[in-house]
Amino acid sequence: MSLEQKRILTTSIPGPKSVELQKRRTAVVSAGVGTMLPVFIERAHGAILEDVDGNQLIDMGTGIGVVTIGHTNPGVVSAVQEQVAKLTHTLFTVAPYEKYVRAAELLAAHSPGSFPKKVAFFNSGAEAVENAVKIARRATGRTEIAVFDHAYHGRTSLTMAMNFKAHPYATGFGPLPGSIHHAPMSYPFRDPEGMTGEQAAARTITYLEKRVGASQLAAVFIEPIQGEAGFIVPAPGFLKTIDSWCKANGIVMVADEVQSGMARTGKWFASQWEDGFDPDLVTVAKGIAGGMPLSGVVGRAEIMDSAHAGGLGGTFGGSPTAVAAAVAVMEQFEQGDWLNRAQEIGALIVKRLTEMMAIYPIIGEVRGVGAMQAFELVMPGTLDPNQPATEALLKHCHKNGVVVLNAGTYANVVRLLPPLSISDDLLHEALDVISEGLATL
Ligand code: PLZ
Repeated sequence: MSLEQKRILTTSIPGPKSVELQKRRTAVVSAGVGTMLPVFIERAHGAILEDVDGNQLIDMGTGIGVVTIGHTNPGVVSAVQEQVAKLTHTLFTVAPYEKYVRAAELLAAHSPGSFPKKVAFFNSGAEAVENAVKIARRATGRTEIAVFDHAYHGRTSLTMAMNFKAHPYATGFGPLPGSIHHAPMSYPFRDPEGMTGEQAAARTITYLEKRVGASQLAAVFIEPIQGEAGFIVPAPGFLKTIDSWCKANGIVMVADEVQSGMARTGKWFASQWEDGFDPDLVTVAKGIAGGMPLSGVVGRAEIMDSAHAGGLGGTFGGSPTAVAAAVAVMEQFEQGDWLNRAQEIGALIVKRLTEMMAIYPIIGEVRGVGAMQAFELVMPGTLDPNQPATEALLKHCHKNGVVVLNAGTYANVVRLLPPLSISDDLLHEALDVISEGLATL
């Protein structure tokens, strides 16, 4: 399929067909399932979404970092088409198939760490995180789990307790499971000025030692770049210092790379940007399968093997079409220029946003790595979050055919997760719309 890589607005946003669909949707879809965009999408290719009224929008969100190599990437489409006509389901734990093994080989080969690794596949990011909790508890014989302030790990009963924000993720959905401990994160923009990664790690470690006790902890879960939090990049040295402390105390270090992984930052995994950070387990999802639902846990063979036979599984985990798509995605990462492209995109975005920051003092910080960039909006000259301006800017972008996402504990961060197949021209156009939006604030 192809679609001209151009922003085209044929109606106002939302157009009449989207408005009609919105009525049908409200009548039958649970109010608990919110939506950001007021339009319904008919098809997509590359960096362009086409809605039911024929509007073409630039997608700077990729469904929260999922279609990393572009919508309807031809290699992924043909891999899925071929697979769907051949075999769609056996359940790997009933009767296995080769593509699951091939996807596991590719993931094990490119995930952080040079030690022997093993893999298990699931459906969603939250399910991968839950399984990593199970595996870490089984491997250590311990119960307690540490997570970080501002973190996001999912919407299931266990993972909603691992999120920092109670609202909207857990409001009224309790009781929440226990044995989850929230520890201070390194958040350079809001930490005391000049605080190093090592100092922030010392603060975290003291907190966990006093509050939980190192000997009680099965695992520490960290997003090496926090996603929903608004792309908080911890100060250099933070990850590695926490990791060394985990290693010295027999605690499993889990990197949740559901959002930051799979070539998004210009390396296969964001963890690989910090020397000396060697997570034992990594959770993946989103970008691994080009839009097909797939997640996984990959990591040290002896930890992954500590789960007894039959202890891990699920009907649809690693289904044939999903792993076929994952193989197509990962083979493209191996052969193509996607990692470099992620860095080029990052450099272009940073340059443009930094220019905007010089003009518009409501931009407090521009941050991120590779094609995972965000900016935080504040009341000029302060650290006070500027949530109304963020909302207004998002609305402006959506009305003008550019899909950007919000984020942040204080809902004051705009994040950009463009497909790596986007052209420089289209990227500039999207950034122009952001810049015009900032000018109207
Ligand atoms: N871990 C680091 O970013 C998903 C949530 C979208 P699932 N983030 C997007 C929403 O509002 O539901 C995420 C993540 C990190 C885990 C998850 C959970 O992944 O595939 O959504 O379950």
